[in-house]
Amino acid sequence: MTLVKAWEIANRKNSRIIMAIDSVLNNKKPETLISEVADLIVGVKIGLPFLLTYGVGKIKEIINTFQGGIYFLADFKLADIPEIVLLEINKISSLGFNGVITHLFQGGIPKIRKDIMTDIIGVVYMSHKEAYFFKENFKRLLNEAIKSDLDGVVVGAKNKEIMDIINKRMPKVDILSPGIGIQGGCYGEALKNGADFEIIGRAITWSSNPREKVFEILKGERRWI
Ligand code: 3DU
Repeated sequence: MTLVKAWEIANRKNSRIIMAIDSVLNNKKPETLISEVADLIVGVKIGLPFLLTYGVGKIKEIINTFQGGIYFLADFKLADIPEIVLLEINKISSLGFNGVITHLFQGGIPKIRKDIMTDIIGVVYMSHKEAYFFKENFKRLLNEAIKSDLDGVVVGAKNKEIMDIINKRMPKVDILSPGIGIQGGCYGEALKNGADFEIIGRAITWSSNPREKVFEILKGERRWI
């Protein structure tokens, strides 16, 4: 499948931005940051730094406030035994998240797949230069991704060859791409390389003018939409 809700928002806003909120400049409230760009972004990706800074209550509050207009993606890169991953996913989806990112290398996602009701996104290729385990094991992770009947996969923005393979082997699965902005990729580069959504964090959250930054990103993206 694809990320159906994310596409509905993406088409409406002519955007492919999923904003990763790991840290926010000058202690600005996260809900203030989101409202500044809410009409321009598809989704918000929330992970451990956010959870540990603001807590579960704040996450619930934010999801309730922006639900409908924003796709909420939980990025805890789950990697436990399948029974525990399923418990984790159930807890996460009860907070209102639309999608969940999981690792695949631990195995077992195919076994729990039918019990997962949120979108499920697997990590197959990371963007940092030390990610040699992913590079060396890509074929195995790809097979695991295919068996896991995923809705999306995470692949770094510059990995065009990998995206080509994924788009060929899993044509209905969306590619979500980080590695843009602070990590070096240009805005729109991942879309040009075959991705469906761009995950962009600090370029926006550390900007003194996030809305202007998002417009700059959209300009780059819209060449490829
Ligand atoms: O570098 P940024 O600040 O734009 O943030 C990128 C986000 O994408 C960040 O939340 C990080 O956890 C995530 N990421 C991946 O999921 C996989 C990668 O290979 C690289 C970054």
